[in-house]
Amino acid sequence: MTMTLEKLTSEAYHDNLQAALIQFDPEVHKLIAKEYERLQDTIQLLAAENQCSRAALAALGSILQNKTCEGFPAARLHGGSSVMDEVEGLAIERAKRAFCAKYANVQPHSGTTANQIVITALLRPGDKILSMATSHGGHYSHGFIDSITARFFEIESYHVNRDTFLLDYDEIRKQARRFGPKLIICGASAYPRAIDFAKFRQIADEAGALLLADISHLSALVMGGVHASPIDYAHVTTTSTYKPGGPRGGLILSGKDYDRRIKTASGETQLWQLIEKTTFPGIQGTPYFSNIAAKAVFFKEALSEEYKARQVKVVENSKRLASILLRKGYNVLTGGTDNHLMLVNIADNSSHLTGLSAQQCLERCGIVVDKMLLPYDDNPNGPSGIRLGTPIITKNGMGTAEIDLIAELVDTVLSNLKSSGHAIDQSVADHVRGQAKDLANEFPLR
Ligand code: DSN
Repeated sequence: MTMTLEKLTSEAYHDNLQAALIQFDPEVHKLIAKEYERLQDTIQLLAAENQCSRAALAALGSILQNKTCEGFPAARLHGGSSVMDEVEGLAIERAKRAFCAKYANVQPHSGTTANQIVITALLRPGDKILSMATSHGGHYSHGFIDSITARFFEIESYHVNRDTFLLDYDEIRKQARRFGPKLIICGASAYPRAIDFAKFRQIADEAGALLLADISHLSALVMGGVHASPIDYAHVTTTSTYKPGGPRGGLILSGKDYDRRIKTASGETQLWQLIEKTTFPGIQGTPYFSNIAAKAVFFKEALSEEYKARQVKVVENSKRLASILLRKGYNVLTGGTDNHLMLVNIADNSSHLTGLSAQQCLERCGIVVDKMLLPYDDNPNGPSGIRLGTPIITKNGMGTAEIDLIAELVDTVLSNLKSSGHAIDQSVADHVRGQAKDLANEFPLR
């Protein structure tokens, strides 16, 4: 007896993913739907988030996630890896083009892991790192006291100037000469002004140090041409891939120094080779191939004119929001912004107000921001600031008119917070929440 089996195509298999989830686990499906509604009904003023495209989400939810395959293209430990080699090769080639880099490693599971790989590759335990203080905007993985970086390396922090809240390159230069770091890390999670990567490279060269630029917060702007690129200044550049609008994950890049010879315990090797060896088998096992495929999709998006134009708009929106808040009398640190984010001192001279109370009240009113410790923040009640960012609202199509309304709504909440301390009147909350929802609903998630 012969039986004809209908072959399930990849398209049919992947098309039914949501249906499979609804059928098997409605509980999880409902939570995903709930999160979608939360996002769609509120204004996301987050600087450290973005929105991955539906095309990249489709790659994330694909069978590529099943493949166990350690190593790098054409040098794998496992059988059946040829398609993964093509996926990873495509992501690498597009990442190099998007950043004008000579080397790209798309395997890191996150921005933090990318930093850990680079730091472990370049340094021996006990070596010195000079990096930006976490409390002044640096990232935890750059050497925060509880991070693995601080456990194995000697960290000294540089700071922003107490009066201007700007990086003081002369001070950093002096500090580098005195401290003698083997690695300097630049790049920040909460710094609203442009970073001068060329100056950092001069400082590193004078101190005999290597330079790592972590541009997680700036990589979208770098790809969009609205912030200077560190690729040929830093010896190595890292970024997370979700902040510029791709899938969760990390990326390591290098420009003209990619094949520089680096001394190791057993001789000398090229920089990129050292990074690959430290990625696998050093720190990670199998790369997440569904994420790598989604990174490839995202880099294709980032190479488009639409993406580049959007980054110009992200900065325009950010500058406009900052300038309206300044005009309304808010203490926007450094007097504005050059990038996608701004820092606002909520407590200012009244320490009963905190960034946390502002974050919570804004969220009750449908506006989502991050509380933020500010440089030299000594508010006994908690962080004094909030960080606002424009990548998500810009991605969803908001522009000048919407920024003006958002500034009004933020001001309504914060000025009521000022007069009433930690709470906000229910009537104000209901009014602002309704307006925020109407505005957000006009701009469906993209
Ligand atoms: N970089 C952190 C932030 O900016 O919130 C997230 O890792």
